[in-house]
Amino acid sequence: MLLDTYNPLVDEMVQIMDKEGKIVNPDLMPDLTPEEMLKMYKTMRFSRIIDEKTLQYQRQGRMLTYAPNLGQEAAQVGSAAAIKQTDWVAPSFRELGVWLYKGAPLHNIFLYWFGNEMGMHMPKEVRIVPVSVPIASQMQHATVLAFAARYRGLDDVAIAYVGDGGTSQGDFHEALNFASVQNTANVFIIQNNQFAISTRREIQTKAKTIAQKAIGYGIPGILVDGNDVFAMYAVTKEAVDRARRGDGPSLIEAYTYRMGAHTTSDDPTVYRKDEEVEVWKDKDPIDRFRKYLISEGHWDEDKEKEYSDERAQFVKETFETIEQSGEVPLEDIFDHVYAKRTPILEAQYQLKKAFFEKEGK
Ligand SMILES: Cc1ncc(C[n+]2csc(CCOP(=O)(O)OP(=O)(O)O)c2C)c(N)n1
Repeated sequence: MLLDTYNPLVDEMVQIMDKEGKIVNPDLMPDLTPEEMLKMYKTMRFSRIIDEKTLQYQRQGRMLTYAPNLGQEAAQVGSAAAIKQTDWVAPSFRELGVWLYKGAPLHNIFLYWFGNEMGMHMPKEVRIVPVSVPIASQMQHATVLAFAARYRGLDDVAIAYVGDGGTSQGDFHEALNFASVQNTANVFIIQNNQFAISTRREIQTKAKTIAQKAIGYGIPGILVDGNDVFAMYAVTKEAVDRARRGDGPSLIEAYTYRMGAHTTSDDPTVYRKDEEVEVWKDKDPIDRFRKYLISEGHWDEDKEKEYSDERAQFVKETFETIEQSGEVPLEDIFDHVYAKRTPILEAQYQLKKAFFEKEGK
C-alpha cells in the first residue's frame, strides 16, 4: 500500500496523469468507470464555470466578496470522489468542487456568498459542516466528528480540508496530535496552493514539504500532484479506506496553485508575476483531464460546448433567482457581527443601502 511505504523525506510527488493527459504511472491508476470519470470531469468543469461567472457578477457590483477556486479543481473533486456520501467533510472556505461533488445545491452556495448563513444549512444527505472562517479551526471539528462516530459505533470517516497557510495555525497541530494519539478515522487534506493571501508557502514553514510534517505525528504523510485528478482520487481513497478500517489518520499534501486571486478583494499582480501564473496554466487540471477523456473516446468538443452552455445558463438562473428574491436582506450581512454596529460597519451599511435604493433593489 502506498501510504504505508511512502517516505515523504525522499519519495517523489505522486503523479498518475501528466499535464498532457497521459497516464505515466499505470500501476496506480484507479479503477474508475467512464461514468464515474465523467461525473468527476463535469463537476470540475461546472466549478470553473461558477467561478468565471461569479467573478463577473462580483465585478458588476452584484455579489459580495468571493473566493475563486481556479486551478484547484482536481485537488477538490479528485478527493471528494473518493469519500463515501455518508462520510463527513469539514471544509475551508475554498472547497467549491467538494461541495458540488457531494451534492450541495448551487442555490445554497450562492446564498452563503451573498452573506446569508442559511446557505450553509445543507440538505441532510450532504454531510459538509458549515464554513468555519477562523483559519484551520475546521481541523478540530473533523477530529471530533471522527471521535464521535467511533463512540457511536459507526465507521464514518471525517475529512478536513485546509490551505498551506492554515498549517501554521495552532489548530493544525492540535488536530493532528489528537487524531494521531486517539487513532481517529481522519484524513487531512492540505490544499497547498502556494499562497496564504500574499504570503508564499516558503515563508510559512522551513519544512521542505508539508507532507513531511506527518512524521512528527507518527502518521502517514504523502505529497500528491494536486492538479492530477487520478492521483488525488487514488491516494484519498487509500487514506479513507485505511481510516475506516481503524488504521488511523493520514495527511495528504495536494501540490497545486491558486491561479486566481485570493478573493475578489485581492490583487495578486502586486505580489506575483504573470509569467509564474502562465507556468501553472500549462498544468491546468481540467485541460489535462479533458485531453485524457477525449483520447479515450469518452468526451469530445461538441459535448464540451453543450455541457458548458447548459451549466452557464443554470448558473445564471440560480444567481438571478437569489438576486431578485430578496432572500438575503441587507441587514443579515451586518447584524451578526457585533451586538451594536461599529461606526465603520454602520457607514458601510448606509453606503450599501443607498446603492441598493439607487439601483431599485
Ligand atoms: C485565524 C485567522 N487568521 C487570519 C484570517 C484571515 N485569512 C483569511 S484567508 C487567509 C489565508 C489562508 O491561506 P491558506 O490557509 O493557505 O488558504 P487559501 O486561502 O490559500 O485557500 C487568512 C490569513 C482568518 N480568517 N482566520
